[in-house]
Amino acid sequence: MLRISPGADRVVNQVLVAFGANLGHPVATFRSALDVLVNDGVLTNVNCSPIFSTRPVGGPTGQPDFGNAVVAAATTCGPRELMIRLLEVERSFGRDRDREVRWGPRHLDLDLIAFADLRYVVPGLELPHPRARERAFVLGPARALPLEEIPLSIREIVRSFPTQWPKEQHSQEVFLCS
Ligand code: PH2
Ligand code: MG
Ligand code: MG
Repeated sequence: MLRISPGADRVVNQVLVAFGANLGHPVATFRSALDVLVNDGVLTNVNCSPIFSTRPVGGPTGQPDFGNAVVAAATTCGPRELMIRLLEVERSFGRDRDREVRWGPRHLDLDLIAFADLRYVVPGLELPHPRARERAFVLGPARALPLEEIPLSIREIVRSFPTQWPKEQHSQEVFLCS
C-alpha cells in the first residue's frame, strides 16, 4: 500500500527572506528567529548570508545602525501563510507594530523578498518586494550569498538586482549567521 505522510502533498517553493533589526541584539535575534522558523517547519534548506551592519535608511534620525541579513530557503507554506508566520515570529521577538514609528527602530523585521518567481499583490504583501532592489541593506547581503546556493527559481531575481549602490549606503559585514 502506498503510504503518504502528512504534508507530503504540499508543494515546496523557494523563498528569499530579509532579516533586519536595530534594537536588542540583532545577531542573537537572527540566529534564534531562524532556529524557530526551521524548528517549526516553516523554512527548510536554509542558506544565510553574513550579517551586515548598515546605516538606517529613512525613519527618525539618530536611530541605531541595523543588522541585516538575507536568507534563501525552501517552504511548504503558501505566500500569505508564510507572511503570517513571519509576522508571528516578529511579534514573539518583541516587535510591537502598534507602538513603532514607520521605518523606525525595531527588534525584528522579516520581509518576504521573493517567493519563487511569483508576482503577487494583495493588501500587505507584494512579491517580489517592491523596494528590495533600491535597498543596499537587502542587496549587500543578497549579493553575498553565493549564487549557486540560491535555488534556481529565485536566482534570476537575485541576479537582476543591482550590483552597486550609493556610497553612503555601503555596509560592513560583521558576523556569519550560522
Ligand atoms: N528597514 C527599514 C527602514 N530602514 N534601514 C536599514 N539599514 N536596515 C533595515 O532593515 C531597514 C532600514 C524598514 O523596514
Ligand atoms: Mg517588514
Ligand atoms: Mg522592512
